[in-house]
Amino acid sequence: MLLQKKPDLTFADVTPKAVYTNRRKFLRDIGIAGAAAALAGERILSIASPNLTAYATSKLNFVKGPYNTDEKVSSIGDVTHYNNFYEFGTEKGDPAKNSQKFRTSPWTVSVEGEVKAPRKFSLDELLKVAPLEERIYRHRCVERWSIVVPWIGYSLSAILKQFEPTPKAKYIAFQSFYDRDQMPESKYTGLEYPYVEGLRMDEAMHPLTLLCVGMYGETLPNQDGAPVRIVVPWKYGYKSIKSIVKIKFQEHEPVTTWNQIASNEYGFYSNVNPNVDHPRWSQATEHRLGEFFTRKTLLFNGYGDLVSSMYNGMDLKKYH
Ligand SMILES: Nc1nc2c(c(=O)[nH]1)N[C@H]1C(S)=C(S)[C@@H](COP(=O)(O)O)O[C@H]1N2
Ligand SMILES: [Mo]
Repeated sequence: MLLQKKPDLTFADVTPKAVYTNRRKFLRDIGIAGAAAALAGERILSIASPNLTAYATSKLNFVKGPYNTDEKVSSIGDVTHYNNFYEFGTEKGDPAKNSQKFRTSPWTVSVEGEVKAPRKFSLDELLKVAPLEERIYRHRCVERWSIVVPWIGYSLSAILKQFEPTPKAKYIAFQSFYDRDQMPESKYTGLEYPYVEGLRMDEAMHPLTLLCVGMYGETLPNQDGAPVRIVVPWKYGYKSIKSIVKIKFQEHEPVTTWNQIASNEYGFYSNVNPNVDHPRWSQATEHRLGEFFTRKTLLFNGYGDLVSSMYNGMDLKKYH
């Protein structure tokens, strides 16, 4: 079932002023008629129809993994038609529409930086690093919508452990694929590409952190980050970077796309926290796609038992 209810926030609400201003400037530059149409579009909630696109995925073999929630899994229609993937546009229905021709094969992920022997993995090699597991996780966007997804992948630690890091390696930086020609809508989004994210080493090594290659029993649809993404279930969705091509061990805290555009609004840690409001909206509640009533947001998205010790002694308001 698709959305039964309007999401609480629109593009204009959630977008940092810098992004919004850039985009308006861009729209001005492309001319009055185009701009009017595009700006009008910002006020229209895009509720995509599930048969807009047919996406090509294939079956995966996997075992049942640990940490699965028994909450109701979200419908695949919602999870594949209500997305954030700004490379393909800012509206929630844009990634489903605009990513269908995205070429995800051949694909290489480079693991580099502060390691003894950097190396590249083809997708086939990546799939064989560890047995694929189904991990049913809650996933919560900073914009207050949430979903429950049966992801498929393995703990990122399985691959990181294959490397001998130098003593300088304190963080892991991630980078998404970027190609303007395949992602023309990215020009209107105000973000800088390639999209980048990062984790502290203990977070990257945490068994919940997933190197994800599929969902709902199959390979990832393009709009959800094919062919390989990261999933960090106790953090806001923007940490879960899609379509990755680079994993880098490094000494310094990685630059992250949303932090770069609005550091007061999007921190490096980005742990789901109902007690720390976004400067422009409360984070106390969320809208689970497919549900009518609002839910209370849980500290660390409900994964506190597993992750809170990593933040002992840290002021979570300061390190938001
Ligand atoms: N490369 C890239 N990764 C990204 C994004 C993006 O715009 N580009 N958006 C992030 C945000 S804000 C969210 S909420 C999640 C959404 O994942 P989903 O569409 O699979 O639910 O992807 C994250 N990963
Ligand atoms: Mo998000």
